[in-house]
Amino acid sequence: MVERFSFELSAVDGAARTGVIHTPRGEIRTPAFMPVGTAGTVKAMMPESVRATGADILLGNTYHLMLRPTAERIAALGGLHRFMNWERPILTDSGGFQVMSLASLRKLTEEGVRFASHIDGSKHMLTPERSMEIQRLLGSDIVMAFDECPALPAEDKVVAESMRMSMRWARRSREAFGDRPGHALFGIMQGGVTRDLREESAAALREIGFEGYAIGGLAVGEGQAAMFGVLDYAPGFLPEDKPRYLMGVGKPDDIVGAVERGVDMMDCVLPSRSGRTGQAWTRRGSVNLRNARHRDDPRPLDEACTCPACRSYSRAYLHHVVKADEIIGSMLLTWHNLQYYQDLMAGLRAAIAGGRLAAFVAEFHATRAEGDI
Ligand code: PRF
Ligand code: ZN
Repeated sequence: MVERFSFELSAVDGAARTGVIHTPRGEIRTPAFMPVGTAGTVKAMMPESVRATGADILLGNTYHLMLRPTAERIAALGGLHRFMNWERPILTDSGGFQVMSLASLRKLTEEGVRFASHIDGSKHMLTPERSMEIQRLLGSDIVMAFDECPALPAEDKVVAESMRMSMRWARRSREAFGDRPGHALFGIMQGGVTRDLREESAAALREIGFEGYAIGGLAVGEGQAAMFGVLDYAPGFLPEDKPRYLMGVGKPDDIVGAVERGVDMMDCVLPSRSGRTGQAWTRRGSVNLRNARHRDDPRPLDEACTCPACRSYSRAYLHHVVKADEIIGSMLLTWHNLQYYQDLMAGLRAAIAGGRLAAFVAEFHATRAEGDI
């Protein structure tokens, strides 16, 4: 078992890369998709089932866990891995992004952000130092720096000032994180869709020095073309020998486009959340199982998929349990969606390793239809 955190690149194809992140809790094959386990669970899934889909790492959230059941309680119970029965790597987001989207009565200052809990209205303060403390109490393997992410579109001046504060917070995060062998701290680039700001942010982060670098502030209202526009240059501003993580992305075609542009890690609630609303992602496109046209259909959801939903059930059955709001509907569709995402990542990794990413991407687009199939 390695005791240190390290990133080993094994092949590149154009801007795309494949490799392995070594951690004391196991290897993360990249490009990696991280299922979201916000509140200490990937909703509707047992941890061993998440692992069976091929996931090497989960994402957890500082914001949710600090409010309930609290980081101190999780620490007293042996840390987040033991608490949720997932012994492999966990990355935790730092909380600021979730405060801005979920909490009320937010007050942002240089010190940090004061807010009222979306659960019971109780008052809390998150700062870079407190976020580092919470992520240490959780036992997170990959800790995210504390940042602020402005919603887009926003004026350049607003984005610039926010980014510069995030860079000051990144330095405070680095200092508060301290020396923790086997654990990694990732900085987060901000700067909206402005090239100069992205370059300035990347330079500030490189100067501080991190074990990995995230690209934040995208998929926040700018649209796919603008996001890809930023991804055409932003990964190139970051060190080649460190993992690059695109936060909160995305749909399957966003993931493919990001990997083509040099992203190594991603997370998104989409496969798990949409699984609970009856939406499935398949090799041929997205499928809404609530639609009545599935009610007499004996075929599997996705012929090529090996998940339990596709191996043992018909579209008619999945339609029935989704319509009837049966819990197994959420379980089966979440499993399927996570399986599909992990199969996509495995396909991307193999294509990069084989120097045939362009053909893989062409095939990906050719087999998929736009909209619901
Ligand atoms: N910062 C943090 N978490 C995030 C984001 C960010 O910019 C995003 C943006 N897509 C998702 N999650 N800390
Ligand atoms: Zn399936």
